[in-house]
Amino acid sequence: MEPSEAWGERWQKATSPLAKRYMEVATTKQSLVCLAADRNTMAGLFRLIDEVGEHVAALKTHVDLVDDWTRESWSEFCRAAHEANLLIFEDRKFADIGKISRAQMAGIYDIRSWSDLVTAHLISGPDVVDGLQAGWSDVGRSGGVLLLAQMSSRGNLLHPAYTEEVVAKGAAHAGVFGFIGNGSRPTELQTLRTAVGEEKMIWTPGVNLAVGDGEMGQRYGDPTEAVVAGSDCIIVGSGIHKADDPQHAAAAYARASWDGLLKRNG
Ligand code: 5BU
Repeated sequence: MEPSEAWGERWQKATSPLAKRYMEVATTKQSLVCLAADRNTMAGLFRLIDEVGEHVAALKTHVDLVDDWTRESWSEFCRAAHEANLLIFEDRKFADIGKISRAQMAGIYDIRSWSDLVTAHLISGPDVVDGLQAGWSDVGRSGGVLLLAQMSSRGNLLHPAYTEEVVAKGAAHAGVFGFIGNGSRPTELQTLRTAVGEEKMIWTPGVNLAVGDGEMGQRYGDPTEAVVAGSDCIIVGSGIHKADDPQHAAAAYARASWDGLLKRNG
């Protein structure tokens, strides 16, 4: 199937080359899954890519939770991700003023040099997006920002009026790749999709085949329902990396997400 056929209006209206790249990879792999690779050893992370790379379309990292992180092993890991045809997405949740966010793209982890996407809160105002874009420019690269419009955790403070403002400001900004939505609540997600329109992406954590409450306030919704409600990518962590058979689990999430896309457009 061609991406234009699978994605319909989202493909036609997308202006971001990165979004098109993601949709192409997702179509090739028949998977709208972003793996949240929340393992704290480099060996565990490498194993995960080997096991599930073919079933996922993007890789989400938390670079600062790895116990044995080294610059060399991380470069190697990013190389492995590229070989597996994965976009790399650092879920750093930047939130500072523009110039500090730019500086935080450098530092020991040098996120600007290997990330294709990063997350940010818009709480400090729109300059955070320009700061992050300047960070990528500083090393001659480009990338996209996913703004947190909703969160999956219970009791979060991203209330509807805040979500609306994030979307209004973010939708107009070329540096914004899209928005994080709450994958655990399809009705909230539908509202978000209506506000966002068709051009930008909505990616959603809080998704698990075992729907319900997760650890420490996490909430989970059904992967297919999230996609039908307007999610373009389900972010799945423990559902895959803690499964007895991660490869089998990743294939199941891929299937569930792809079914959702076909249903949405069908
Ligand atoms: P889980 O194991 O599938 O619950 O992992 C979810 C991942 O998504 C984890 O890396 C979180 O940092 C991330 N996440 C989230 O769960 N909820 C949110 O609202 C945002 C990110 Br933003």
